Amino acid sequence: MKSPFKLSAASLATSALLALLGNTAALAAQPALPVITQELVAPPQLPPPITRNSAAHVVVNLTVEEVEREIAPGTRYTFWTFGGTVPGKMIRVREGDTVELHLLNLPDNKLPHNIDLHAVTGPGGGAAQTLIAPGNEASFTFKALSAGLYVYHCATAPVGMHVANGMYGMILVEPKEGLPPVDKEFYVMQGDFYTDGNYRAPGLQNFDMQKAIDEKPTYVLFNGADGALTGANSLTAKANEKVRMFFGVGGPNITSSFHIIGTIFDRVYTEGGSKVQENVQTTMVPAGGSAIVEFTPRVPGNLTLVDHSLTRAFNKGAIGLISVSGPEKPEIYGKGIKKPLAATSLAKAAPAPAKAAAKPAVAAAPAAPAIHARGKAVFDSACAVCHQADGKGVAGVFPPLAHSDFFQQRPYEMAHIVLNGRSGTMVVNGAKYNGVMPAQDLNDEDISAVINYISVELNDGQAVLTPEQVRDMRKKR
Ligand code: HEC
Ligand SMILES: [Cu+2]
Repeated sequence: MKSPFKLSAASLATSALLALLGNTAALAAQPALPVITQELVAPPQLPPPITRNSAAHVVVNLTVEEVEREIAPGTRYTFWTFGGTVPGKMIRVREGDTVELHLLNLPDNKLPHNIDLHAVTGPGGGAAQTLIAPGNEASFTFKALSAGLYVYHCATAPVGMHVANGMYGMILVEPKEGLPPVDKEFYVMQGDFYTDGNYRAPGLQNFDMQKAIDEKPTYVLFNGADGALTGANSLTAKANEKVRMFFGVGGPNITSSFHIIGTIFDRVYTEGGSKVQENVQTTMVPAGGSAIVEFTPRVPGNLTLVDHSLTRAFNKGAIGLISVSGPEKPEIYGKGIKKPLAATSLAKAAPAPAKAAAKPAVAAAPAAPAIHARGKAVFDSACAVCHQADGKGVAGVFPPLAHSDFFQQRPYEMAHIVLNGRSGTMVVNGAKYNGVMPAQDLNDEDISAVINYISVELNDGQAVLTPEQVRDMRKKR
């Protein structure tokens, strides 16, 4: 009597044989495709556009690497990665290509991993074929049937944890005719991270499963680190360059209201598909989904990438910069004029200066409170949103301007920060900050007034700066 086990084993063997025969027949019928090995590069870079106009057999070698590195300055985390980076290195093929994907799980890794590519047509997207323990290599092939921008990710249990540790990336399947040419391409992915310590708590942090289940991320990040796209890592572009960004959300949980402050997307391939929407401000990108956005910066300055669910941007790290160079274009973006209301009403309500006008020495006196009022008005309207109305800042996020040792060391030079903005690390009163202060669009009088106000009122100092000095600093920029 045959046991059910033997029966199923026999049928398995038969189907395997049939599959093998089928494969061989299919291979024999097709002319051999040219074999190309994909060159992988670290994000925010990606492989160049495809120039060939026929199908190829593309070999992709992805290595799973478990690496400990900074998630924020001074904060470390053990990431699980495809190719050593978060997001994993981007794969770029052409519609109709056959992809031969090799996954290598390094012997030093601690866990089994695999890959599920959303570009695959077939159950599991490659997960079963590629599930391997450390010290093994797996491979499988699939045909890229549909053009689009697709997420890939690890699908090993607990899947949410593998993805939360950084195991996602994207594969672009270019349409047969290619994408229209642009001047610059970038690759950015958002992901949510769950650490047992608070945002920017120092030292090595552990993964917190309960926070992940509750969907309460400690960090929401672009390209896997707080500051991956700010300071020295900011992206760059020139005015009038056409920029295309391949944007995806690895998740595991949080969707993105993806927005770039200071530009409008000319075109968005919504959800990474084939249809284009035009003139979009913010595009919704689901977890495990993508969008291709195209825009053309027109004026110099910083564009700011955010998840427009804004506390994620300003309190959890989902912020990046594109520094745009080029000539000012006031007809497109004017400098603007700001006048403190307080000073105007002060002038109206004060008949005294008019009477005293004959005596210049006395006439000069009311100027001081007017300038003081102007400095306060600028502070309240331009600085208080971040540095707070009392100037005490927000711990770990916005440094204090009141009683700031950083300010007091060189109050005069603070005008540079206001003029040009600042990002990267700084230490204020012994506490570390690593934020992005956008350049402030203020005129010379306002900058001198606000710096003097901060110096006198918030730091027990003196007036340090005239509008003329600000003008000279602006020229030296
Ligand atoms: C959008 C938020 C934001 C606004 C608005 C803003 N700042 Fe800042 N500012 C920051 C951040 C963040 C830093 C820290 C930057 C870093 O880490 O490199 C900073 C740093 C500074 C510093 C140096 C550190 C210190 O505490 O002494 C000065 C001075 C400063 N800002 C002045 C100003 C003034 C003056 C204004 C208003 C005209 C202003 N900022 C508006 C966010 C902001
Ligand atoms: Cu994994």
